[in-house]
Amino acid sequence: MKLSNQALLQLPKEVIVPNYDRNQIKTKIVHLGFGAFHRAHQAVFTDILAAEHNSDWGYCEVNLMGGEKQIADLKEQNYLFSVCEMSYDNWSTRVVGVAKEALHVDVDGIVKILDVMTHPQIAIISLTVTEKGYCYLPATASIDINNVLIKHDIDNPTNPKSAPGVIVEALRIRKEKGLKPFTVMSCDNMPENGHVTRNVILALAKIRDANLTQWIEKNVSFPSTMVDRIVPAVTLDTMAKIQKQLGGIEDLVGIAGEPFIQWVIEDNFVAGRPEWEKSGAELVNDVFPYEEMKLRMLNGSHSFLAYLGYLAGYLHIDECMQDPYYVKAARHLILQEQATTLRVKDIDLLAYANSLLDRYRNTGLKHRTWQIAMDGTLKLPQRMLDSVRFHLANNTPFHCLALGIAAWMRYVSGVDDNGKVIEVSDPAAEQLKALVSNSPDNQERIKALLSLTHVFGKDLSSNQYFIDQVTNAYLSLRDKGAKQTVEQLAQSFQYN
Ligand code: NAI
Ligand code: CS2
Repeated sequence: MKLSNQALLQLPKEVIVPNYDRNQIKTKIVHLGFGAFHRAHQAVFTDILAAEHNSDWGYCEVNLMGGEKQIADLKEQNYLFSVCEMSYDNWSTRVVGVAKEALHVDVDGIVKILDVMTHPQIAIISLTVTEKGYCYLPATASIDINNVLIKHDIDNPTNPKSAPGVIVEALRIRKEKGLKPFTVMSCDNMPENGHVTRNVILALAKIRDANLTQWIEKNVSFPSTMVDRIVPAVTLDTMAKIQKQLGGIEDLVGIAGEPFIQWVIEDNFVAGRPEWEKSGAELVNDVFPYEEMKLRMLNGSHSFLAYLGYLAGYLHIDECMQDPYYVKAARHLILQEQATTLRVKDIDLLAYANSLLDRYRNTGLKHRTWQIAMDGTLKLPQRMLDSVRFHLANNTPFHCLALGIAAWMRYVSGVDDNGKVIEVSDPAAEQLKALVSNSPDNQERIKALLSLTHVFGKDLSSNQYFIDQVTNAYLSLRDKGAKQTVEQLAQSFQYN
């Protein structure tokens, strides 16, 4: 039997179920990107509000690219899905009831999606569409005018395909109908994600209509958010465990994440918002210091472990954490090369670092290094390169960052330390492949990859000291492999 309104009655009593009147919930948020993360993060915060604080805020869940099955399954399950917390020895489960509708562009059509987005009661459009979904250039945080989706949307503005294009068209219709605007809230891992979203949307609107651009500038808000919870892609094993939690009821949209959860939100909403602070979110004036801390300390070390781990044959993050040299190097990176670059105040960064390493040790998670390694061209800038700039300006060492960047270069070169071919997943995969195959496997490879100035910026691409540091690390990875290189670096740090 599949999860449904009826199946709720048969769930084990430990499972938290929607104990509120779901008919009272209204679609006030359209969420773009019904993937793993949204379900285990924002949807849970909103569900707690409905369950414990009488909130009527609910979602229309939308996928614009991929994920047809998730939307179809959600519809079939009366818009119910379960979220499990997985620690290494304990699982707990909550069935979320705040989704009211679900749409997929290829099934329901863009007209239907725009119709919902332009309903008067919609107050927020939120997004978890991955870094790729913003169609932007990370080095400048500006729109990528050569992106195929953006090119399409410039030529077909009323039939858009990109997330920014869909939002611009929805705003145009709202303006024309004399409706109030909505807030656009990015929940993706980018620095100043609200700022990036605003830049891209305004740039696209500007190509179309100056009045619309002014209206958006004046009326729409783009709060930044810092989002955190490790939610690995679902595997067959996770599905089986979720089914066990549900006493044998099958949930095709179920998801499992770590127990830790954090959400820091810039309190800047033009059309109202749920009282997410009542379910544990932090509403602040300035998210930037939190974002910077999380992106550099957590995501930076995640990518470091992912590239070096994958090359060495560690398939999951918890396996990297069994290697004492990987742990020592990651800790050094987090505390000496990332924490030292931050502007955040009043946070115990040592305690934060230790908590991150503990979270990575969670053997229940099985977070694939390959998953974290994907889309490196859109992740490296905020996770590693901005910190490198800090160290160059301050004349401070950055051996771990140089090694992490070199490990990405080795990874996109396409073969691991056991000679196995790597399936590189990145929006720039074709370009990477061409750069790799046209350069010999020596310092020329570094020069070739650094020519990606939309990733490295012109400054780093031409900084000889930076080039030398990355080249040394790369040659060591090539000649000795990842495990030995990490061991040597970790041993060079004169402490335990
Ligand atoms: P996922 O692969 O499960 O879902 C990705 C979602 O993005 C899907 O709904 C898909 O339809 C949409 N999407 C992908 N490319 C798109 C495009 N070009 N245009 C429009 N929509 C597009 O991934 P997951 O785990 O949900 O992560 C999504 C994002 O959430 C991450 O990239 C990250 O920025 C953020 N995040 C994820 C965390 C995690 O641990 N999974 C934790 C913190 C943030
Ligand atoms: C990870 C993140 O996939 C990745 O790139 O580094 O999704 C990470 O799990 C989250 O940011 C944790 O909040």
